[in-house]
Amino acid sequence: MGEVIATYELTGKSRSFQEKAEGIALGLTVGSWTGLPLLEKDQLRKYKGKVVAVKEKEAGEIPSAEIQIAYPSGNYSNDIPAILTTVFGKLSLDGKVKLRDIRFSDDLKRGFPGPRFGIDGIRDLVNVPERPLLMSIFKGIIGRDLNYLENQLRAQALGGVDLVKDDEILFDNELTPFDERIKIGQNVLQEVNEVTGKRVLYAVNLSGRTSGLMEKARRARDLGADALLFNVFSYGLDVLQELREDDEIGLPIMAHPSFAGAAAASPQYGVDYSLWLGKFLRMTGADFSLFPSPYGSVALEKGQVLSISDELTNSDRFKKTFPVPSAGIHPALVPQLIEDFGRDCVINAGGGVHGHPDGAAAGGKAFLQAIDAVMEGISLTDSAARQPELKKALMLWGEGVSARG
Ligand code: 1AE
Repeated sequence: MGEVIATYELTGKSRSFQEKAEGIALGLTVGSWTGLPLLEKDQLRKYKGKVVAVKEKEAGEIPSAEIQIAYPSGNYSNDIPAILTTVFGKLSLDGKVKLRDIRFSDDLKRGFPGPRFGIDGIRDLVNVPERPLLMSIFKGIIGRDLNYLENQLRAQALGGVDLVKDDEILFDNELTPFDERIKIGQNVLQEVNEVTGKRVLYAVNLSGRTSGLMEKARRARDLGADALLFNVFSYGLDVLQELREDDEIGLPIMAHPSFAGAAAASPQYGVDYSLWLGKFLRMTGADFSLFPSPYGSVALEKGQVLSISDELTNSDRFKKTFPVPSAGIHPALVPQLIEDFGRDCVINAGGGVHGHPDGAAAGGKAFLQAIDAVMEGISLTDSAARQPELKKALMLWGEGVSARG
């Protein structure tokens, strides 16, 4: 029989952790054990949770311990809601407990789809085999009409970005309705393709009530959408999995991290970012995972960010998910991004594209010039000497980088 092994970090009294771990293992499975008659023990043994390890930490003023508990697969159905409720349902409300990781046995992993396209499939779609991809974000669209959206999309696409995504706060509205955004996106990107030879992909924000999402996503596909942006943590991971598994939808899915911090930001409570924005998003089918980088306007600690990226790209049975370090990204950060995330990442910027002194098209070009410079082993300063877009971007944003953590 399969199992999941959950790793937790507990904060509490020194030498209390073994007992606490035993209490969790029983409380979240068969309930009680020592007082049971032998026959019942034999019947229930295969459902009983097991303490796999208890390691009290040596250092630090506040006692803490890493504990591992195995939960047999006969106790739950093989889906994220059941597994999360088993390993971190009531327990998430019970004091200082952080869920660091869940290890799935191979038979359980087989029940999850992973990304439909993955890094290689997305590279094929945008026809970019080697370098990091470049994505820009619509900004300031709320309160604006389709004409404004069309012009902003055209400028971004003319800058040579590979992908454009909706802002995650753009929902269905009268001024820029979902269907019209897709249709206009198709027209503009086709028109730009005829000029530049490059077909940019547009990820439209799939939003609205859960009951209407599948039908809406299929309609998006029929209207010619390239990809879906999805605020997965406002809906739930299982909804992402449903979208991924539907062959009639069949579109790349970009998972936005909005609301993820509500469950993951605390060092002592909630879920680890590497599980939340890394392992779970990959298992349930995101082709892209956006997360704050260590050095932009909304920053996470570098170690956390690298552990998210590792979960998205390590060797596993699933295709790889594109890491998308985001928030406050500008061209001067490109060398650091590529050093930390390698070439298999997406460089994603809203303000860093639109805020260029010569507009969004120049903003996209400055990013591409920075990416090309790094790929060719040239410093940004040397490259900027012959590329006015990059030069102006560096004058505005400088070249210094400081990371959190
Ligand atoms: C962590 C997600 C970042 C995001 O979605 C977004 O809109 C970033 O915008 P900028 O690049 O900070 O302007």
